[in-house]
Amino acid sequence: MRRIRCMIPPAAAQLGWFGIFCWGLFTSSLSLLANPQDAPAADREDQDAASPQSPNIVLVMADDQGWGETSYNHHPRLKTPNLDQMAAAGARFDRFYAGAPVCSPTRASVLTGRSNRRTGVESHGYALRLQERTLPQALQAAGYSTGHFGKWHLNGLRGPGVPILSSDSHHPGNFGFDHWLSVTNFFDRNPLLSRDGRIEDFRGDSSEIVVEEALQFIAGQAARKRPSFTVIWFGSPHSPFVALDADTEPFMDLNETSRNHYGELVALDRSIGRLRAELRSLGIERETLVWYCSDNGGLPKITPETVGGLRGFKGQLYEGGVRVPAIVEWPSHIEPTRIAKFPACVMDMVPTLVELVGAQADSLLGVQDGTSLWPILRGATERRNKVIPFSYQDEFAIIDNEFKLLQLGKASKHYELYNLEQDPGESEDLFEANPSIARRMLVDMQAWQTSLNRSLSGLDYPEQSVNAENPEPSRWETQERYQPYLKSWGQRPEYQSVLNGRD
Ligand SMILES: [Ca+2]
Repeated sequence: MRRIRCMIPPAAAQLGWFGIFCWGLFTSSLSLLANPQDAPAADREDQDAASPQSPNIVLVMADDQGWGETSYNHHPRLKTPNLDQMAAAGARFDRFYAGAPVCSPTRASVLTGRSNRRTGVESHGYALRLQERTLPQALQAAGYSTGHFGKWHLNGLRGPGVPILSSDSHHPGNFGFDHWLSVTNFFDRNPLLSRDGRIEDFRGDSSEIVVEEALQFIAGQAARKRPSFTVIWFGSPHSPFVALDADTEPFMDLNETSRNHYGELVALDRSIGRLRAELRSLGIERETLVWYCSDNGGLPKITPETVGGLRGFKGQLYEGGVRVPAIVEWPSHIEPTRIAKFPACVMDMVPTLVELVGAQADSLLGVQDGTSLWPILRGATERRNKVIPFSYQDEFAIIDNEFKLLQLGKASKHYELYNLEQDPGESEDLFEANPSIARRMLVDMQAWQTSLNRSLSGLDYPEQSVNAENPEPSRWETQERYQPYLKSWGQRPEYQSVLNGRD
């Protein structure tokens, strides 16, 4: 169903009052004209492309799936028929970047549109600042029901995933999710999850469990004619590697770790098939945008390798640590089998979706690092006009279309420059050989670091300071609020490495 809603100019702050007045005349004349059934088909299509809509939105993210771990990207052993079908039915990004080379930072970037260190999430296990404004909050204000399913990892707790308690100051409900079935960190077969703070015990593969629960949420909202925003963050193929026996059969000649890692990806792919099939049987696939990606690059010590020949792995700013699979499917609006070479990143999700639904332009913090991918999803081919910035553990990188500048090393920093189109494996450092590009990108790097320093001083927030109450990363088993659970959880396989030896 298509509807005309109040349109917000995408950059109201830059238009000035005269611009807003003109925009108002434009939108009111549009609404006077706007019976879409009266318009010729081509015009209707143009209106669909440009005007705010309320599709259901489903963001799906794997945990540690590397760039090379799909069969559409020619993995030598792994078959991902459902991701392949999704890619064939929608737009596939072949240069899509995580926010950082580890998990929590990318999650913060997905929800805020901001590079991770601006948000307080320096590395894994850091808490997202409550001062941040999030996409689910913006979508709530735009009339959406919002739900989170799976791994959270934005509440400052480290260690294997445990149910998030209702007393947690940083649970998903405090960042804009109406409903949540979530766990602090990675989770595996037969998990304990927390439904809005109440602990529930599940049986089965973790990916399939969260997809079934998410589908119930989506179907329930569809029955109420309410648009839904659903976040599904898998625990796979992150360690511990525990796959169903049947899913490991194609990999019996691999070592136990690799066999189970790839087995988890088989189940993850199957859950994508289940999600897509059920959206179709509910009859809502044309009104539902599904955006799939991974949270960081591939893991080392897995065979065959996980990064599709790129340099580096999870934890590094080289391509293997940050470039990830990404697919966007929306059958009524994105033509099939679109392959985008445009360099895109998780920070682009917020501006893309905010533009799409016409959410309030001021519903998010003003300092944003992404750009709307809506033109690219509609088939435009253009150069990116904004660098993709990274900051992780005292190291920095920026990507400007084909070029990437890295600032590596802690005590003695040094720079490396690569042309990613000619040299995707980052084998030939051009920093000395191409001084004019190097100089230009050093200016951009300086601008990125200056902007980041303003964020670190709290200047992005209305308070102009950082609230010091944000929790430092800690392990859940040391927290007072988790003590009542430790005895019974000690029997569970996923917690034995943490709780063994305790009373
Ligand atoms: Ca991860």
